Amino acid sequence: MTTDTDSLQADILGQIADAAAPEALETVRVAAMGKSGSVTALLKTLGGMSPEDRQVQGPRLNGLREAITAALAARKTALESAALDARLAAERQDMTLPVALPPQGSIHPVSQVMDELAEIFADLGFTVVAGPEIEDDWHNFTALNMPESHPARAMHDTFYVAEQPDGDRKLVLRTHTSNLQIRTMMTQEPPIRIIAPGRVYRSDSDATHTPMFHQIEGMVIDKGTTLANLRWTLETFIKAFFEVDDVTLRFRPSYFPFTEPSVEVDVGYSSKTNKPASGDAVDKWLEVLGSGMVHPRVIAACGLDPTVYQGFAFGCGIDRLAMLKYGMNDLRPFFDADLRWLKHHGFSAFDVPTLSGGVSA
Ligand code: 2U9
Repeated sequence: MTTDTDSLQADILGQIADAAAPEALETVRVAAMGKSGSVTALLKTLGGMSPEDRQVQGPRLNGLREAITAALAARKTALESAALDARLAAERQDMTLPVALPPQGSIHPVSQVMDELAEIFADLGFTVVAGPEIEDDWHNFTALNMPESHPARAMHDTFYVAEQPDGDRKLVLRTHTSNLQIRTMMTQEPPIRIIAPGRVYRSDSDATHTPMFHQIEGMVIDKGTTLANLRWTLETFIKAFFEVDDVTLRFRPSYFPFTEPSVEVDVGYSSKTNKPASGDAVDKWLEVLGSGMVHPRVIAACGLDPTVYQGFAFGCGIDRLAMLKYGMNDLRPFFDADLRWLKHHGFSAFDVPTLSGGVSA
């Protein structure tokens, strides 16, 4: 029995060492340790032995099993590591080689529209501001006249950031870029003329809503600012953006917590030209913007005196502006990074929007 066990062990260990691939090793394992394997068969004989024999053979056979199990595991690791080394060698890339194709990307319509908007508003004396996308509750809601219990908070489908270790500041992914107007009012003296383009986040998803989308908001704070200033600014912006000579805007009373009065702005559209239009050429209205006079409470929350300073603000979706201007009807491919879509809808990096040369490519 002793020599039997020893020679069996030597034989199996030899087979394990010779196994050149995981499949071969598995065959050796099954032949030794499988249900009808040679080692399994020997282990089964322990049950029928006398206690004396079992006392001698038990440790011996268990030793055999352990030696084979350990050898199988070691060989498996060695084969896997050799396979990984071979794969790494075969798939090695020479990063210093020149690219086989010229760059395939293009300027995304959202980037293009953002550049167009910056160009248009810079010409009207607005500065572009940027700031945090992870924002505290105060800058995203409270300062905008949305205290903790305000129902508008629920309508924002907010993404909340898990509680921070200090626990003091509740953080959210900003639901609009209005946090930037708040931050600007807190740090700059009026007159303020800013646009705030950027990513915003809401827990919403279908053909016209994505959990992340792009907004542009604008704000003017000065002495003696009125709704007439807002109307002129929006008309000038819409004409420049859609490159039309005239446009008719329709102001509908609305409600936003941060503006009073609030208005929703519809743009008169011509289905014939598929562009904004004016007068008799208008045969439908498209809701494009929300706006209003900045609520006195918002001005006061930022430390300014609302009896001295007034302002107007507006907001609209950049993705929606891009879809309207460039004729796209599904928002989802905007974020698929599909080169075919980009080839069709993207812009050349050389087509920089300028007012003199035309804002669109
Ligand atoms: C401050 C004060 C007022 C910004 C405004 C809207 C109206 C609005 C939506 C349009 C479509 C967002 O992209 S959208 O979902 N926006 O309707 N935004 S007034 O008002 C402000 C902002 C900041 C301090």
